Amino acid sequence: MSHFDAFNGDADGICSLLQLRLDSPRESTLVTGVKRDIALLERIPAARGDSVTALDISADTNRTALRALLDEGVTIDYYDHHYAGELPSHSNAVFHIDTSPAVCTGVIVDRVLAGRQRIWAVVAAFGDDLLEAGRTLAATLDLDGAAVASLRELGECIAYNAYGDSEADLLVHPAGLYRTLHKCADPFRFIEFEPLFDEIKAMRESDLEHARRHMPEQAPGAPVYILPDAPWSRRVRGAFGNELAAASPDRAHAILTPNARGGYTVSVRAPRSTQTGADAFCREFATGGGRARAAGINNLPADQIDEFTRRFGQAFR
Ligand SMILES: [Mn+2]
Repeated sequence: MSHFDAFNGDADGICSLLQLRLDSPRESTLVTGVKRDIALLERIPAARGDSVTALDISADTNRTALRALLDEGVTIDYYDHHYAGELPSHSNAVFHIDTSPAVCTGVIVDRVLAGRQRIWAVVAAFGDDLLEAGRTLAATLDLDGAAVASLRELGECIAYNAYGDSEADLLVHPAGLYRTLHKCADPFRFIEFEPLFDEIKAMRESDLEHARRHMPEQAPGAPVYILPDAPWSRRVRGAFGNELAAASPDRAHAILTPNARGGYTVSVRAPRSTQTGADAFCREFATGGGRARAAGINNLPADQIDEFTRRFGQAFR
């Protein structure tokens, strides 16, 4: 009987699994990818008697594969904070799902584990840009300000590493990063002794430097950045979006990068002051989706850029 751990390759997915596997170690096959690679359950070759833990991937997106695995006789434990739609009721499935905006998957796992691996929940929350949740959880641990700041930087670095349109854009595959973090077990050991941390940090800083040189298209009160076709621009979308949102909390931001389909991948941040509207706006486009404060469009056709910029300005002016 085999076990499969299917998790989002970002900080929330990785740190959620770290909590579970540090708390109850078990052999498993890792199934993960870049941040946007969320249709993970269809890749799992599980059979009757096998088990799956799914973390930080929308149950709505995975609905068909989820149903097929359950029908096959596979046991599933599901932890997530994305839109799930109607969940199948099945004796082999347990769902831990909470879609409230201040919660990420790492926080849900922390509740289930009664805080036993909380330090990784702190990293998860900071990685998902949930500063309040990160600080609140950190306050229950014996950490000084500098230690909390280090955990925040670690969360941001792990989150950054998952951005990119394909694994070729990334410095390290999320499964490899998970294994290195798991080997360290303590986040401060990873920060102090793993060269990989310094490599990710330096690459993130250099990508941000590139991005800061670009001026936005001016939709009224809602800047739209169109970055060039390069691995750095695909990697920096999330980190740059968070930086812009922190600098101008009353504005929404959009970042566009050319993709392999001849269109653009779009990342949208709602104004930090309201934290709403990003998902509703993105869903107006064919391949749009996401959450209220951070959403995206997988493929915006090139001839819709002007239309997108105009409507973005209208939606968020
Ligand atoms: Mn998440």
